[in-house]
Amino acid sequence: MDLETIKQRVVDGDAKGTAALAQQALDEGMPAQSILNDALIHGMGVVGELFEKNEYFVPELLLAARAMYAALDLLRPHLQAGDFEAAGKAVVGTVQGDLHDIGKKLVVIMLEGNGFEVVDLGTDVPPERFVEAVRENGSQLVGLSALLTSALPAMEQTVRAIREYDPSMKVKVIVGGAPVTQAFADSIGADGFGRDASAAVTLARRLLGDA
Ligand code: B1M
Repeated sequence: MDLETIKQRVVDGDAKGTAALAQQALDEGMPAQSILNDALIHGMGVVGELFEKNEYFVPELLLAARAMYAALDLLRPHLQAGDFEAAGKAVVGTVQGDLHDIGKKLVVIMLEGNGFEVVDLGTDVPPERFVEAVRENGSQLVGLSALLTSALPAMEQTVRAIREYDPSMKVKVIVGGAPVTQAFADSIGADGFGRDASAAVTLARRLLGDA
């Protein structure tokens, strides 16, 4: 299976076609991680470029997201295969004002696949909801995602709210998403920045191991 063909199905917003080809690639023995990184994520990148050039609009973004989800559902068990020790309890969400779900969902899938118990709060999550979820679930880790530059202040407010709830900083906070940088993460007092979902997992394990 040619990964370019799968990528093009995502760009076309063809959910059925994307899922069918992803399944075919899995059946042919293609690693799920390659399908994810080299076809699906690349495809969303192309969609973003077309959107910037005003060749795609919000409906096309939504169709592409639907195609990505269709394939992710198939890949999920393969991305999570493995026998891991319980690693900790995490709360993950996209910060207030931001509706982007896919990158955050990938982080959830990868954390779960690495032994974390994850509460996924979804998108557009206010700071106080993160704090409430940490309290309710006794979580040691919070993962914050943002895709919009305009949502970065909400990320900062969320870190502040978590620190106010837990001044001893036992609850570790990791942040990520396209507009987030290591420098930004440092400036808002996050414990770490994950460039992608795998990096977020490595970081989470390290931070909780150190805790
Ligand atoms: Co929108 N959108 N969008 N969008 N969208 C972007 C983000 C944008 C870059 C497109 C562009 O202009 N090129 C741009 C943001 C510009 C900016 O602020 N810098 C943008 C815009 C402007 C908008 C709207 C304002 C458009 C409008 O309405 N005029 C609007 C905002 C709505 C809102 O949130 N309030 C909007 C809406 C949408 C849809 C809802 C239609 C849809 C999302 C559907 C969904 O999620 N269910 C959508 C989409 C699909 C995109 C693009 C095309 C794709 C995003 C995506 O899913 N990527 C995106 C362009 C792009 O990214 N190139 C774009 C694939 C995903 C796997 O990658 O989410 O980056 P990503 O996650 C990565 C890493 O970032 C990281 O790991 C993942 C990979 O492993 N990561 C973490 C993410 N979170 C992490 C957390 C971590 C660690 C790592 O630790 C906790």
